[in-house]
Amino acid sequence: MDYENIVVEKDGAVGIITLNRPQQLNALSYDLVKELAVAVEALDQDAEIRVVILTGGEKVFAAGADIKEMADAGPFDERLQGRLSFRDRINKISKPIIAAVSGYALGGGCELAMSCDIIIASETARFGQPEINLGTIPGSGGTQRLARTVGKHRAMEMVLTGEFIDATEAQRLGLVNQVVPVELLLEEAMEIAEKIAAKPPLAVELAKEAILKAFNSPLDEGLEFERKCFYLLFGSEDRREGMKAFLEKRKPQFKGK
Ligand code: DAK
Repeated sequence: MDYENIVVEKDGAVGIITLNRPQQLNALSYDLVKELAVAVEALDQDAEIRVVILTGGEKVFAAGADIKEMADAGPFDERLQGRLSFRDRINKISKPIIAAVSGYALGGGCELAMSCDIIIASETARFGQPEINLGTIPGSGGTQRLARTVGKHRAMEMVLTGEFIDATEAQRLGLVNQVVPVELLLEEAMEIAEKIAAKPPLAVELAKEAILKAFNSPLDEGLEFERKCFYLLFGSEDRREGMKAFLEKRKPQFKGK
């Protein structure tokens, strides 16, 4: 597929997707979200790729869903409804996905960042759920993921006032992993991506799945799932290799098997 609204690159085992509608502050149009779903799935299935980075570049991550496009939509508008299935596809990626956020991450943009597994922010990053100013509310997980991450009271404040928080505040609230100068954003995201890419892929995949399970299930169920994943990994060659290499005091050679 030729992409018009995003740029997809590969750097070793890392796939990098850059949102590319700068004139509209990377507003998430239907076409952009569709391309994103296709690109994320393609990288997820690409055997060379171990980790994905999602960024909007240095100026802006994404100023939300495209308001022009939504302005006249009815509740059953196909393009409005269709967005949800694309978003679900993005959320289902089995490889780790790192958001590298600079500038505005608002509305659907903030939700997109929150649906990633790790968020690295530049000092210029601004997060917000301003949908209330448009007479609506977050619709792609903003009320749920934000509340689970920053707690009820701060989520209420952000969603009900629509005000933005800066990168420092986002880090203080646990919304982002790290804050770095703009010029180091991609470098830092790459560094983390490469660290993860060097780990045994099956363990990475199951670790991600197990952590996500913590948000979707009671503790007992999550613990049981974790235990099953743990046992399952004892069937992998990489688990044998990891332990053998430790005992032989050498670097493990992981094969993803
Ligand atoms: N959509 C479309 N165009 C946008 C946009 C957006 N979200 N944000 C900015 N732009 C466009 C502006 O219209 C302007 O275009 P021109 O006038 O030059 O043609 C250009 O980008 C530059 O924007 P500004 O001139 O406004 O730039 P400023 O630096 O003055 O202000 C700003 C930057 C980010 C503070 C401001 O642009 C702004 O407030 N933007 C809107 C932010 C916002 O309200 N975001 C939330 C959108 S609603 C769904 C689930 C979820 C969603 C949708 C569906 N389903 C379940 C189906 C999500 C909804 C949302 O995200």
